[in-house]
Amino acid sequence: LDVSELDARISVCRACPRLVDWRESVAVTGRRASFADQPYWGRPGPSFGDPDADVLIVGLAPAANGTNRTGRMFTGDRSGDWLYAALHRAGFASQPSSVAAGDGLELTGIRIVATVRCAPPENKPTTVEKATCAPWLDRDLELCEPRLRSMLALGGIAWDAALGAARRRGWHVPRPKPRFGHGAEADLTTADGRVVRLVGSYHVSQQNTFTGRLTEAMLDDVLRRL
Ligand code: DU
Ligand code: SF4
Repeated sequence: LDVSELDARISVCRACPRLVDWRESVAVTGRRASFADQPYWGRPGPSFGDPDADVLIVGLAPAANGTNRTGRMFTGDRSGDWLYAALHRAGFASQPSSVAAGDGLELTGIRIVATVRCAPPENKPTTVEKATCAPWLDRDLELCEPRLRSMLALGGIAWDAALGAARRRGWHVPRPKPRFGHGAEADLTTADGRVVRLVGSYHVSQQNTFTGRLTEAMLDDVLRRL
C-alpha cells in the first residue's frame, strides 16, 4: 500500500452512518449559497501533500463547505487560509493560499491528514466516529514512519489521536500522558528507537483566529519547531 492507494481507499469509506449522511446531504441539498453552483466532493478527505514527507500535520475533520466541497485538506475555508499562509511563510507550501484542487499548490516535506476524514455536524465527531476513523490514521502513520521526524497536532482532539496512533504502532509514549496546549511538545520513540517530536498547536479554526487566541506569530513559532 502506498499513499495514493491509501487515499483512494479512504475516499470511498462509508463506515460512519451519521457522517456519510451529513457529508452527502450538505453536498446535495445543504450547500452554502455562495457555492450553490459548484460541485461538492461529498466524500472523506484524503491526505494532501508530499508523499515523502517527514512532517505530518494532523487536523480535526473536514469542514462541511471546505474540504467536503473541494476534496482537499483545509482547502476553500478560513482555517485553510490561515494554515497555508503560515506553511508558505515557513517554506513548506509553494503558494500562500489554497483555493481548489488544480490551483497549483504543492507542499514540500509535509503531508496533512485529519483525525476524522468526513465532515461532522457542528465540527464535532463522536467518540465512536473518532475510534472508527482511527485505523486510517494508523495506516498514514505506518506509511510515513520510516522518514517521520515530527508531527503537528492542530487542537486537542488531534493531539489525542496522534498519541493513540503512536501507542498502537508500538511507540513509547511518555507517562503520564503528555498534555495538549499551544506549543506543547512530546518526544515519542518509535519501536526501532527513533525520536519523533509531537508538537501541539491551537487549531486554525475561526474560533481561535478571530478571537486572537491563535496569532500568526504563535503559528509561525510551532511550525519552526517541526
Ligand atoms: O479546554 P480544552 O478543551 O482542553 O482546550 C485547551 C485549549 O486548547 C483551549 O484554549 C482551546 C484549545 N483547543 C483548540 O485550539 N482546538 C481544539 O480542538 C481543542 C482545544
Ligand atoms: Fe470512514 Fe473516517 Fe469517514 Fe468514518 S469518518 S466514514 S471511518 S473516512
